[in-house]
Amino acid sequence: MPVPMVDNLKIAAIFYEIADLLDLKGDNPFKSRAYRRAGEKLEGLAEPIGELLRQGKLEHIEGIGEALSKKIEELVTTGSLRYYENLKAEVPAGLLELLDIPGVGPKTARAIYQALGISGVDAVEAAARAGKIRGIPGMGVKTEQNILRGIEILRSRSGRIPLGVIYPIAVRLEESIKRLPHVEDARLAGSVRRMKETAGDIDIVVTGGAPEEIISDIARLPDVREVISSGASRARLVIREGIEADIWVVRPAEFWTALHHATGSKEHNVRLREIARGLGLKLNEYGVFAGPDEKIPVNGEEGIYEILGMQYIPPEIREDRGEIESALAFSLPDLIASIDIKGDLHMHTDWSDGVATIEEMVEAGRRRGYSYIAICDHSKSLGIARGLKDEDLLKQADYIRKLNGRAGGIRVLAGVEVDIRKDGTLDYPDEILSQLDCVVASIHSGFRQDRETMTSRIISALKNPNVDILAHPTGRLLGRREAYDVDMDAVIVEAASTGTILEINSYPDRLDLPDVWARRAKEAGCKIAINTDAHSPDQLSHIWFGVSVARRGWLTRDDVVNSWPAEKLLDYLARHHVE
Ligand code: DGT
Ligand code: CA
Ligand code: CA
Ligand code: ZN
Repeated sequence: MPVPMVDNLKIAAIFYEIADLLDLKGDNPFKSRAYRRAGEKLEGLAEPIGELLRQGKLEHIEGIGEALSKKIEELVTTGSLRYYENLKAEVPAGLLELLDIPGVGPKTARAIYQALGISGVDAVEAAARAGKIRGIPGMGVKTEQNILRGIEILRSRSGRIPLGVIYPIAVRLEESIKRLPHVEDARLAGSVRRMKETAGDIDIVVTGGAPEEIISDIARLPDVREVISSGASRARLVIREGIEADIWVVRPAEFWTALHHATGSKEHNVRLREIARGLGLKLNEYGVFAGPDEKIPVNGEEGIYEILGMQYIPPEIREDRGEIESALAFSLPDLIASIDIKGDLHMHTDWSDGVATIEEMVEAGRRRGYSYIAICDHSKSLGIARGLKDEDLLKQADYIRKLNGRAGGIRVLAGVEVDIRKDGTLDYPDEILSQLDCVVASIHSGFRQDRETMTSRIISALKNPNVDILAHPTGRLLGRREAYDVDMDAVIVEAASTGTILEINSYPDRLDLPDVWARRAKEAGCKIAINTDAHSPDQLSHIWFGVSVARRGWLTRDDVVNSWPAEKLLDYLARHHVE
């Protein structure tokens, strides 16, 4: 199957590696920069490199030129590149590996190697733990700690894919399978259906006609890059983005139990099977059985839970974290759903770093059927995000209030996303904040403060009666940045006592609060706002990811302030404002 773009990306990846190798060697930085720039160029090309080569166009592309074009030609025609192989032989393999550690660049890696003669992640970790890094010229205890932290992040990454990335891809595959001629039904399963924040792979359960035919049709879909294995009823594929997918093809009579099995979690399944056994039944992917030949018909996944004498459990909470006990007692919470959301309390406009005008954001909110939205642009110390000066913020609030007179049907709250400075003070004085309808506070700098400093920094913001919402409370960026080192339990206790709302930020990279913390917060009595932090009108649709986190955190309408009617919400927001 022709997959033209892969070649471009592969060659770009080799160029990036060459640049790294040159830096590790301590070669002329201009050289590595040229390779990096060429790598970026190659990534962005719309046409296959082979094609451009044939037409003689490649060397005329800015940033590539004759020399690099020759190297590309060697790669394309022979499948390897001598220059690259020689470089790899010159640089110890363990050195290149060090660059995978977040925060470690070629300079640091080289300095460690020169000073201690070691390479490889394990050796560097051991050296850091033994306090040997801090003695290297130009490094200190801080560098040593950052390296250890980086290694921790590297180990926790383990190739899992953020929900925001994998979900649309999984749905696209599900839809294309559904369209196949012999397929009656196809549904997402696994961690993606449970809306877990990251997933290892895509699982899809399919039913219809002959399984062999269905599997061979699926293998020929344009999305499928490779078939790793395929049997009578299972296939494991690699799809275009390099993500793996498990396809479970079953008979129509087994569809619901197979879907339930493949949805998991494994822990949930194991517990349900025990419960079935306790009732003298057998539950597996093929059905529910009262005896060897006695299959009990099930209608929908609901039917399975019904046979087991329990309430239906939505996929998002099938984690064996108490849902089974609650379902047996018929006391599951009525989970919040997207249709319950009545507004969004954190979004940006072109007054700071958003791309749309206030009016455009209002219009987008109206189209979603919202009763209210809050405009919360960045505060002044956030220069890169064009944060608002005191007088501009007040001007904006004034503008919003005038707009409200003619907004019709939707309430626009004048708000701000105020930076919590490194010392715990806020980026605007109280007399300004107290004039706003909705103050969101958050951290955008000094992420690496120690636990005690970070915790008291956040707590001082919570204590300010003008602060309504703490935004993206842990600061983590999925797959890119760990949460701040902060005592979240202490933050939750303080938020519960001050009545400060904690945010579930729906931005796909954030999903912050994470589900487990959202549930802890609810149990401690905190209120939650599910916000998008949208920087453009279309990003308001991210709300859906935040709702999934909330569902995984067992939240109900009562817990989520932006599912409340406008009057109740405004009342709550006003209560802790200084008059
Ligand atoms: P992932 O892919 O790591 O994000 O997580 P899952 O939950 O999607 O796990 P995966 O893809 O390995 O398997 C899909 C489902 O298959 C899983 O949620 C439950 C079921 N399953 C897998 N292994 C077992 C098992 O050993 N016992 C039981 N009862 N179910 C299993
Ligand atoms: Ca999976
Ligand atoms: Ca799987
Ligand atoms: Zn924001």
